[in-house]
Amino acid sequence: MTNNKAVLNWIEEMKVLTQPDQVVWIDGSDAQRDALRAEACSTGELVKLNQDKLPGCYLHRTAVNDVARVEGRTFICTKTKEDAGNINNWCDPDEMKAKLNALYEGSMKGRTMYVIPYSMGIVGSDFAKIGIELTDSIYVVLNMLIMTRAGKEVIDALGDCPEFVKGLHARKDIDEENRYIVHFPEENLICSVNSGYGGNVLLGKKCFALRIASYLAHNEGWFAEHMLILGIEYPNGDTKYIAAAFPSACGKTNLAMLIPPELFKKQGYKVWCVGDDIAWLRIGADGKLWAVNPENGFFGVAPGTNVKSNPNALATTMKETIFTNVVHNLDNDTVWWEGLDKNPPKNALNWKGEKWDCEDGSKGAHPNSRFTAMAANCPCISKEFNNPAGVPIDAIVFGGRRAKTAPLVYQSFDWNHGVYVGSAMASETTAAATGAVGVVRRDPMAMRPFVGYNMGDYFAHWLEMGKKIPNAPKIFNVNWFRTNEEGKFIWPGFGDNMRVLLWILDRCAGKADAVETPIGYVPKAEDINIEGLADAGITLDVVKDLLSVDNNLWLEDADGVEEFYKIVGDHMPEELYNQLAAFRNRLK
Ligand code: GTP
Ligand code: SPV
Ligand code: MN
Repeated sequence: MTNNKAVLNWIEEMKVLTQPDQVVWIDGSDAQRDALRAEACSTGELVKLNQDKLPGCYLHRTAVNDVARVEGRTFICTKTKEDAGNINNWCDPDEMKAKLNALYEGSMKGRTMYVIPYSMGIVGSDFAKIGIELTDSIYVVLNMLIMTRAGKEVIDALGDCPEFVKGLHARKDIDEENRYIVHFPEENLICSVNSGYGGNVLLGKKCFALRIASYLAHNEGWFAEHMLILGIEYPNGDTKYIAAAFPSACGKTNLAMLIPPELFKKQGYKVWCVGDDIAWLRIGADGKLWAVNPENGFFGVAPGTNVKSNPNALATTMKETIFTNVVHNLDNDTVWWEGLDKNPPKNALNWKGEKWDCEDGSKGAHPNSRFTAMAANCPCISKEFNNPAGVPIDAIVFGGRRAKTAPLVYQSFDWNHGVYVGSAMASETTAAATGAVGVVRRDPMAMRPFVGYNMGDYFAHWLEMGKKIPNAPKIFNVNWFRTNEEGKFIWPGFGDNMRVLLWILDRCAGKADAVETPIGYVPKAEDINIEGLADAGITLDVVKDLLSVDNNLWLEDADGVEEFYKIVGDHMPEELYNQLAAFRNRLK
C-alpha cells in the first residue's frame, strides 16, 4: 500500500518481533470490513445482532478482568522522570522496552497482524495527525474504523513523510499482571499489551489524541484536551460554541448531544454536537481559540443512555454500532443495559455471557459497558464536524461529580483564575477506570490520567497560552451532581443543563448579571430559566440552594488542592500557588 521507508522498516521490525502468520493492511473498504466482521463472528469474537432492528450492529464481550482503562499500568516513558512528572507512572525507556519486547516476542504467532493507517482529524488538514496501529485484534480494527478516519487515503496522505505516531498492540494472554499501556512521547511511540479494551487498545484515542498530543501541543503551542465540543444555535441562526472538560463518565457525551427543553425548542433553539470526548484547540487568525474533534465516532457509556436522557446517542447506535459488555437479549438478538428502560429481557446473557436472571439483583451490563458508533449517524452532528478549521470557542467549562462543594455553575474572574479552577478540579471516581468508585480525587482539567508530560508544566502551558490568545474564551465550572440529604441528585440534568449553558453564553456576551463570591461569579438565581421545571421539584429556592457557596467546605477543598500541588512538585507554577493563597484569603 505504500513505499514509505519509515513505515515499511518499522512494520518489518515489529513483524520480526511479534512473528504473525500474516500481515494485512486495512484499506478502509466496505468489502474488507464486512469480511472481518464475518471472520470475527465465526470465532465468537463478535456476535451478530438482529440485522432488521440493528443493521450492521454487533456485540463483543471482553475478558472479565479487562473492562476499563488501567491507570496503574499506564506509563509515560520520557528519558528523565522529571519530564513525566510525579502524577504519571514513569519508567526508563530502555528498561521498559526490554520488558515489553519480552512480552511482544512471538506474541502474534498463529495470528494476523493488521496494519491500520489512521488520521486523527480530517485527512490532510492542518490540524490532523497520522498514526499507524499494528494490532492482532479484529475488534480493535473494527472499532478504529468507526472511531478514526482510517484506510488507504490516510497512507496516501502520509506519502513519504517519516513522521507518524507508531502504535503496537498485542492481545497476548489478557494477563492483568503483565498488562502495559506505555507511551514514549519523545519517539511518537505507543505500546499496548495484554488488554483488549477501549482506551487501552484503541490507540488513536486517549493514548495518541490526549497523551502524545498533549506533549506535542505543549511543544507546539496548542491544546489537546479531554473535552466535548457543542454548538448552541439561537433562534436568529447564530451559533455559539462551548468546549467542556468533565472526567470520564461524568456527562460529556450526554451534554454534547443534549436536546433542548421544550420551551427552548419551541423558540427555535438547536444544539449541535461537534465532539463528545476530545478537543484539539489552536489559536486562529482572529485571535480566538478554535477547536476540532480529532475523532470520527463515539465510544460512549451505555448504562443510563435512554430515550429520555440521550435520545440522540440512542439513535446513533441503531446502526453500524459495536456494543461492548452489554446484555444480549436472546429472544430477538438485541441489546440492553441498566437505565435503557424498565423492561430487562427475561431470556438473556449478562455482559460475561452467562445466563442472566434480571431479578437476582445482579447487573446485566457492566457499568463501563460501551457503544462504538459513527459520528455521521448522530442526528445532531454539527455541519462543522468536517470543517478542517474547526469552530470558535466562546466558553471553556470545567466540571465533575461533586455531591456537595461545587455549585451548579460559576464563572472564573479571569483566565488565570480559570486555570486555577481547572487545576483545582476534583470528582468522584467512576467505572471508566479500574479501582474504587465514588471516591473524590483531584482530576485537574479532567486530564489527570491523560497528560503525557509533567503536570506542573501542563499548568504552566495553560497559563502561557492565556497570554497568547487575544480573544480567549471565558472559563466556567459546572456541577450537575449535587445531592440532597437522601443522596438524590437535586438538579434534573441532561437536557435541562441547557438552561445553565444559556447563562454561560449570556455571560460571554455581556448580557447576564452575576454575584461576586469568593469562588467566582455565581448567577443570580432568577437568571437561570426554570420555566417548566416545577414537576422536577425545581423552584427559585432550590436554585438558590444549588448556587450556594459554603466557605468552610471550600476551605477544606483548598487543603486538598494544596496537597495535590505538593505532589505535582517543583514544576508547579508560582502563579497557581498565588491563586490558591488569594482564594483562601477571600474565603476567610
Ligand atoms: P467518558 O466517555 O468516559 O469520557 O464519559 P462521558 O464524560 O462522556 O460521560 P457520559 O455522558 O457517558 O455520562 C456518564 C454517566 O453519567 C451516564 O450514566 C449518564 O447517564 C450520567 N449523566 C450524564 N449527564 C448527567 C446529568 O446531567 N445528570 C445526571 N444525574 N447524570 C448524568
Ligand atoms: C474515558 O474513560 O474517558 C473514555 C473511555 O472516554 S476510554 O476510551 O476507555 O478511555
Ligand atoms: Mn473520555
